Amino acid sequence: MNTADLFGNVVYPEHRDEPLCDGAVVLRGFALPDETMLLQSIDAVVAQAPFRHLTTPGGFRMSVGMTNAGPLGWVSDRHGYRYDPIDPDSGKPWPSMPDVFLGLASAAAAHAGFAGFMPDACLINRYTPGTRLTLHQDRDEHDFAQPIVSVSLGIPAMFLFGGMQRTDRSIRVPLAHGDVVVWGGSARLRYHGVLPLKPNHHDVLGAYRINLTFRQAG
Ligand code: MD3
Ligand code: FE
Repeated sequence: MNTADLFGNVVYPEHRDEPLCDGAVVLRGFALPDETMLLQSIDAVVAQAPFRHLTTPGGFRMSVGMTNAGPLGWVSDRHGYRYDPIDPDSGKPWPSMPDVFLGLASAAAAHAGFAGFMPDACLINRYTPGTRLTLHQDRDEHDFAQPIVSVSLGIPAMFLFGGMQRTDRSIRVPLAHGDVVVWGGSARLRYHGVLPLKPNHHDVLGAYRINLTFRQAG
């Protein structure tokens, strides 16, 4: 039998949960029932706050295109990394968090044992073939007890999941359209990254991968 999440979305029973380690679990296909609404909402956000390539504090242009939805947005420039309520390109607040984003993120977190997750930031990352994200930790949030939820859409990526030090060995986790990962507990501060995307095509997103990363940042 199907059940419904907090927002009344149907949650299908055929998801396979793949624990990666203590605190991290891959929910294969968890976002598929929301696919159409997610893609519509991403288009609406991007119309207000287009993807842009941020500069790292060291002066490098990030190959991932980024934008944000919600009260806080993650930004990087020559001064450092931070969460900011204002989009520096428009001078206006980031687009509000679409209901389907909030519903999916809180349902996924609850499914993984983090009931009550209320993200105030959704970073939207856009990858094309060749785009990569080097190993890093997510440390710009205030409360590391809060999990992070990530949603993969479009062409597949090979995700790298390392340890507590950059030099610890990593495992490779393939992430495909509709997969959701919840990272909490002792997984929350582990190094992670994305290998350069291979040329590929997705029926709906063409040559793009889009990743939504939900955080309680403030
Ligand atoms: C593991 N994004 O935006 S999401 C990021 O696919 C980021 O765009 C990647 O890493 C992407 O910071 C990966 C998966 C993810 C996010 C946060 C984590 C994995 C994590 C925090 C701790 C451990
Ligand atoms: Fe990250």
